[in-house]
Formats: sequence, structure tokens, C-alpha cells
Amino acid sequence: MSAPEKRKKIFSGPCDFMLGVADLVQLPNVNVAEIAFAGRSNVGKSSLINAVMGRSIAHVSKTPGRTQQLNFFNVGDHFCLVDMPGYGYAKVSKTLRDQWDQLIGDYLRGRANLKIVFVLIDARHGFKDTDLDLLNMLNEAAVATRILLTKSDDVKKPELDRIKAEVEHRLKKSPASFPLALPVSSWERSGIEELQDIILGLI
Ligand SMILES: Nc1nc2c(ncn2[C@@H]2O[C@H](COP(=O)(O)OP(=O)(O)O)[C@@H](O)[C@H]2O)c(=O)[nH]1
Ligand SMILES: [Mg+2]
Repeated sequence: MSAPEKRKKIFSGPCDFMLGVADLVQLPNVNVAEIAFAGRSNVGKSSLINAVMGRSIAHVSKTPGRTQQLNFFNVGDHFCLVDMPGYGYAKVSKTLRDQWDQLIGDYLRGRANLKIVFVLIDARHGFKDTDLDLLNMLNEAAVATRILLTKSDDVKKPELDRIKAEVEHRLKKSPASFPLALPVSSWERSGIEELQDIILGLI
């Protein structure tokens, strides 16, 4: 099967919501590869997941910081897509932040089939402290990580190049992370096929 055929088969095939998990005891048993997406609230995670899957599966929210659960989707029994709860929203209480740390920490340590966590970073701003906290957790758990620079349509090329270089420089301190960041735009659908191919290479 050619690469475009394979892409079409998997990313246009069935994609079913399995469950939302707020507590680790509820984690499903998954026999296929697990592919997760994480990022600050409002970074464009839902839009990107929808662009990758070519349909609306993740809720594009105007009120960030609310979903505190891991959402599992079964993509045609080929892989399991995990939408991780957003973080870094200023108005969230310390209790909720602690819950997030606990849930994500336990999740990252406990998943044998977790192939990669894509960490979404706003191409207009680069890393924030909370992103670096997550990178540290991913390193400690030795989970493969790859940075996606979202909303790249909204930054001029020289600025995008500058932020990308800055992010990649910081990644030298993150051995679990792939050294290059991939710019994406859900609005212009740029970088989406590359991202699909990365996923196909892991499942
Ligand atoms: N310029 C631009 N804006 C985007 C893009 N993707 C999402 N957004 C906007 O960013 C905001 C947050 O998007 P959403 O997908 O809900 O982010 P989430 O909170 O991370 O799930 C919304 O206003 C989107 O319209 C993109 O590719 N380019
Ligand atoms: Mg969202």
C-alpha cells in the first residue's frame, strides 16, 4: 500500500470515543499503540486532533482549563489516540493543578504501549514554564516526545524560524525529545500529513 493510501485508510477510517478518564483506576487496557497529544489550554490541541483525523472528534473549546480528563479514542483498532487535559490556565486552582500533575505523572509512568507524546507549543510564543515542567515529567518517565509548533500560519517566517531555533536549543536538555520541532497549522492544514506519517511510523 502506498503512503497516501495508507494515510487515507487509517485517518479516514473509524475513530470512536472510548472513554474519558479522570482517575487512574479507570485506565483502559489497550493492546495497540497509544499516541498522545498534550499542551497548554488554548494551544490549538483540539483543532489539531480534528485536522489529523479529518473530522471533528475533539471539542474546540472557547473556555480553556475545564477538561481534566484523558480522552481515549480507538482509531480503527490501529492505534489509540489520547487527548490529554490542557494545562497552564492561570485561573485553575492549586488543587486542580495538583490533580493534573498526579493524573499525568501516573499516566506517563504506567503505559507500556505509549509510543509518543506530542507536546504542542504555540509558535507565536515558544516554551512557557508549564511546558518545561511537562517536558521534565516526560524525561523522567522516559517517554518519547516530539514538539509541534501550532498556529504557525499566524507567525511570519523569520519569527517562526527564531522560535523554532529557540525551542530546539532547549530540547538539547531533553533527551526523551526528538531534536526538531515540527511547525503545523490546522487552519492551513500545513504539517498535517507529516504528522500523520510520523504516527504511521509508530503504529
Ligand atoms: N491561527 C490559528 N489559530 C488556531 C489554529 N488552531 C486553533 N486555533 C485557535 O486557537 C483557539 C484554541 O483552539 P483549540 O483547538 O480549542 O485549543 P485547545 O484549547 O488547545 O484544545 C481557537 O480560537 C482556535 O480557533 C491554527 O492552526 N491557526
Ligand atoms: Mg481543547
